[in-house]
Amino acid sequence: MSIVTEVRTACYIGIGANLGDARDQVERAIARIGELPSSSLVAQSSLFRTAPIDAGGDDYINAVVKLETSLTASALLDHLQAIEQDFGRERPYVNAPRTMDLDLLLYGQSIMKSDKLTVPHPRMTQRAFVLIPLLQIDPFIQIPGKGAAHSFVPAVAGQAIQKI
Ligand code: PH2
Ligand code: MG
Ligand code: MG
Repeated sequence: MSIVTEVRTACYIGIGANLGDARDQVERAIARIGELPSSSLVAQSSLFRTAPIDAGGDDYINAVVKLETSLTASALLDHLQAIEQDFGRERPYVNAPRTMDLDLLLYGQSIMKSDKLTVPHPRMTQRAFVLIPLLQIDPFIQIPGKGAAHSFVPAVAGQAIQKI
């Protein structure tokens, strides 16, 4: 008898949309993430309506999901960007309204910085639309190199976010 084991890394992905039918798009993106190879979707937050931060356009729909995956961070990012493309993502200017934004927030305990990918996501501690759904999934989560996610909540208390 042989036992095959596979190391899986717990990852958190931030999902956002504020162009088109944002709520439907976020729900369909979560379904697509659940179909990724060598991966299991193990938790998903509620959907939240949030005011744009450092951006214009309509309110966003945001959520966070937790994935356990044996994909590398780079391969996972490639899959997430392919899903963004399938939703018609365009990038006319920085923080333009978008049909789908999938951000790799955390990849296990990794701290990495390259031209392609920075993990933990550099602005995640400054954004209620990330912190609140993340803490709903995992109230005690630590952000590698930064500390407890909940410790950053008081600083974002002024950002409008509503569970839907
Ligand atoms: N994403 C941004 C910029 N601003 N604001 C909200 N409320 N939600 C987002 O997902 C968001 C944003 C850049 O990716
Ligand atoms: Mg983003
Ligand atoms: Mg992005």
